[in-house]
Amino acid sequence: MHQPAHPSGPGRPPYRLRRLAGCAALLLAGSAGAAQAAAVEIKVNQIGFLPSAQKLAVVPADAPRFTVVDAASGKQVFDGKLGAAATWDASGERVRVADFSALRTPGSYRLRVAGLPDSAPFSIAPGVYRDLDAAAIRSFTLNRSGIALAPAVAGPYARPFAHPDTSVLVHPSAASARRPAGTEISSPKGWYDAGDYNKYIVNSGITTYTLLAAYEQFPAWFDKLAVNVPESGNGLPDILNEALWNLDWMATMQDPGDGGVYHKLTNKVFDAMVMPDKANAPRYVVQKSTAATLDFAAVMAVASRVLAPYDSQQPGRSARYLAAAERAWRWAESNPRVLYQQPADIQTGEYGDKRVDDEFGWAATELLIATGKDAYRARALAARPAGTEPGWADVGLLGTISLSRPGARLPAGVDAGPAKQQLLAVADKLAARWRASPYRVTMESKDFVWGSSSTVLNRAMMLLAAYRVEPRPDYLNAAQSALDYVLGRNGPGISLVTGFGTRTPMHPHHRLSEADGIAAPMPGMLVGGPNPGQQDRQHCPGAAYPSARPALSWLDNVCSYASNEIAINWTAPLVYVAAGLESVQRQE
Ligand SMILES: [Ca+2]
Ligand SMILES: [Ca+2]
Repeated sequence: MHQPAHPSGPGRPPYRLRRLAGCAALLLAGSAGAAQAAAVEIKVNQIGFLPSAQKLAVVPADAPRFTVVDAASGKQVFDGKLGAAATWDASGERVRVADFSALRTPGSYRLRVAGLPDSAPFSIAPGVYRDLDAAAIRSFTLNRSGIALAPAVAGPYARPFAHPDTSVLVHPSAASARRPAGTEISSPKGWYDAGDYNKYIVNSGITTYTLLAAYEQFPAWFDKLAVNVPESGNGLPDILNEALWNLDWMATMQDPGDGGVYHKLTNKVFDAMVMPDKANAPRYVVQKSTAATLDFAAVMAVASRVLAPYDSQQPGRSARYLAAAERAWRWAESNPRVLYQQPADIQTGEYGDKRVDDEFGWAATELLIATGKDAYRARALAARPAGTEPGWADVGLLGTISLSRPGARLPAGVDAGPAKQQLLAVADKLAARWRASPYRVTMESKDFVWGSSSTVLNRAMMLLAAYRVEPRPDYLNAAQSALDYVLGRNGPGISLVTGFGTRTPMHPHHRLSEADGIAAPMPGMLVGGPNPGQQDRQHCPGAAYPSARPALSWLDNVCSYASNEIAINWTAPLVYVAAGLESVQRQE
């Protein structure tokens, strides 16, 4: 969500400036910027590993050896030599790597090093990411807008109907001849975007794509993964049912008059920290934009091909989506540079993007794959996009993933070779960084931007997509390390996924979790993670960040929207990566 777009990099102001209701005091956060050392502890993936996976931990010690012990009995089951010590610039820690990949016997274990507390427990087991992946998908269900969630589906997180969005107002910025300002339209369903209750097409774009791509690439895994969504049992895999909840909403955001797509559906200002049924401010659709319209076109084209085999359960849906995608494309061709401009009376997330060449490339790619029409060929196959991972404002690599997919049915004359070469080049670059890192992660100091957790996982998505094209072990191992990172092998030594791990965020910036009266946050959501920008510091009086170092600048406090918010586009690659690691290793 907030992830700054490459290649703009540092110095770019945050895209979404948030205001916390009831937080009037703008006190300076004192000495929050002081650099401090990380806790001296063993950092390890707190969920665990598949038996065949590479298994690494990082140890802040000069001890020569480590052991792995059975978590229950304390009995030693493995003994190994620690790697050479090196300092990770991003955290300032001097660490050694423990490699216990050779331990493949299923069980529950801890790492032990003389002079340190034992590590958090972790499992080695087949299907070790099953519950994690199901919970990550279910977090989308729990974040649905326009639904009453029953206890049978939502357990303790059941809640009444809220945000029908059946009478949304056309904002003056979105007015057209047939839909003047103030026109009421119906635009129900979709997911709450992040900590707030608004709905944004741009961020929905990469999110929905990531879920559809996960299914498209790992269908056998998802066909067997029972998630328990309200539609379970209707003949569609649950992950597709979940994606449909948002696709249904996206479809309503297209102006039937001209095919353009509204940028967002939102309040004028962010709601207070209340449950959704207590948040009743008027909602608006705001300005059509080229970026939103092209993201819509791309996602609808992908949805059309992914849902085509399910036409008997969902009659006509695939064809409707493709027609909507082509109409959106035509609007964008006629309106190639309508950039989102936040109206003066709207203060919610912007998702502004000044470069839309990547959106044109991605939409053209998905439309070319879907239709084979020459009209899309030039823009789809022009220059390959730059960067090492996609983000909400940098979507070009999503087209690269689609073109490179083994088994993709591409139109005659479409050569996937250049896209595959580019994918492998990205993976080589990431694998080299991973190998050189004292922490065995692809993350360097400059990568710790707003939403750094999703940077890690979007890179893992690239690595896994590349591994399916060319199964080089470093790609798989670097992807594994990315999941290890978000599950505990990171600077704060915390699992950045709510509800999963021994130490995990308890106070995410998330209205549903803050206002529900339940101590534990809703499970399965990825928080943004360390971000030395600390753009929320003035909203966190008395709750200083523990460190200014890039990899340690994280605060488990609801005030911290810059390091501890959740967002749909951050959790989506978690769904993909957990499924991918299970799927590619299962086939070995
Ligand atoms: Ca862009
Ligand atoms: Ca709660």
